[in-house]
Amino acid sequence: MKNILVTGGAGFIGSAFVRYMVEKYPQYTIVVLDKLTYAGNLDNLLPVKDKPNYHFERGDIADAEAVERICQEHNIDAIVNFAAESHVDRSIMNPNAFLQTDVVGVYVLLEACRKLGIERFHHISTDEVYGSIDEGHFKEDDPLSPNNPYSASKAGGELMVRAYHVTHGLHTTITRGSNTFGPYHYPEKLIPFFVTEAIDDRPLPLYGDGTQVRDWLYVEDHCRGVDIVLHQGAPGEVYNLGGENEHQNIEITHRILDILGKPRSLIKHVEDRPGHDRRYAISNDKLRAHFNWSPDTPFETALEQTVRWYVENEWWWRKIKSGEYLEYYKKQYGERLANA
Ligand code: NAD
Ligand code: TDX
Repeated sequence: MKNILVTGGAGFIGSAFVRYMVEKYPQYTIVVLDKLTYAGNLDNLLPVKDKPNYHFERGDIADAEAVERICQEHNIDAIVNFAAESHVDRSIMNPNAFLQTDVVGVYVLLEACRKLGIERFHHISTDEVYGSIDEGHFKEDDPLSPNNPYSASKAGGELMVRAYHVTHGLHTTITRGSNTFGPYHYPEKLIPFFVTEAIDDRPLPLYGDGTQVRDWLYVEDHCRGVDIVLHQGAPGEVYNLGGENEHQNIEITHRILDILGKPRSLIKHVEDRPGHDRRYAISNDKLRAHFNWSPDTPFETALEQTVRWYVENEWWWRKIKSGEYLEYYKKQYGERLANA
């Protein structure tokens, strides 16, 4: 591998992966392909913008002509696909873009690999494809049972990856990561949304009773797991990347408020998310056994560092919270908060 195309590299996890790879592998060229949707942000890539082994291309992964041209121009020999519509609540409001990017986009990238003979395709998936689990942990060969339009689209994309491996012999791998958090996380997702709202003493709309459980993985651990699988994963295999760090949403909210020294009265219990999965939990046994990967960032430290990052980087998130963001906020939370 020499020239790696990172799609969705201007988003939260994709940009963390690009910053990590550009530093760690100066011998590789990292080319980002990103559509710069509402979630894509070139500010996330400022730390690498002048590095000689980094290039940026704006484009849509569902645009076959653009994908093939960019792959040929940069002589791409591996694709790592982070590009996706990624927010469950938006998929409930309007699933169209989810099907377009998370299913059709994946197919277009796979076709480019097949046609151009690109050696490696690594696909970023999510623990949400398994659905909810009350007890125990999902393993890689458990059935997929997605419950919302986002996770159903992600499952569709994954199945296309599997089909291209089996049918066309592409060297594909998939990682299913659990809820990831850290700096540069778009402030619509639970942690960055609640941190930035709490800084401004605004209400925190907690869905339902707040006892749903998510398994939190620090973004640097997620990137390290992807790096290992990209380099050592076996063709056609799927690997979980779990955080081994389960917390109820209410507990996360309390921790954020405590770190910021804000009162619990900011919490507003609002109407639940339709189809809200109760608990996500995945087993890391496979990746630990094969490659000795496990998440190693202590949660308390990582959450504190993350909250501090938002406190110190208002320049990054204040400009996001305008325009389209405010329209989305009104649609998603206006009535919920009024009725709370
Ligand atoms: P994000 O929404 O922050 O970033 C997505 C990026 O993809 C943006 O830069 C956006 O501009 C780009 N993009 C969207 N549609 C595109 C298209 N058609 N063509 C090219 N670029 C496009 O998402 P994220 O949280 O960084 O998630 C990255 C990946 O990781 C996604 O595939 C997501 O499903 C997966 N994932 C996320 C989490 C999490 O907790 N955030 C957990 C597990 C897996
Ligand atoms: O305002 C909110 N109130 C609230 O109670 C928001 C935005 C969320 N929540 C709850 C819903 C979930 O139980 O917090 C939990 C986390 O919600 P999100 O941050 O929206 O994440 P989730 O739905 O769990 O999905 C995330 O993890 C898997 C990512 O957004 C996906 O991209 C990833 O695949």
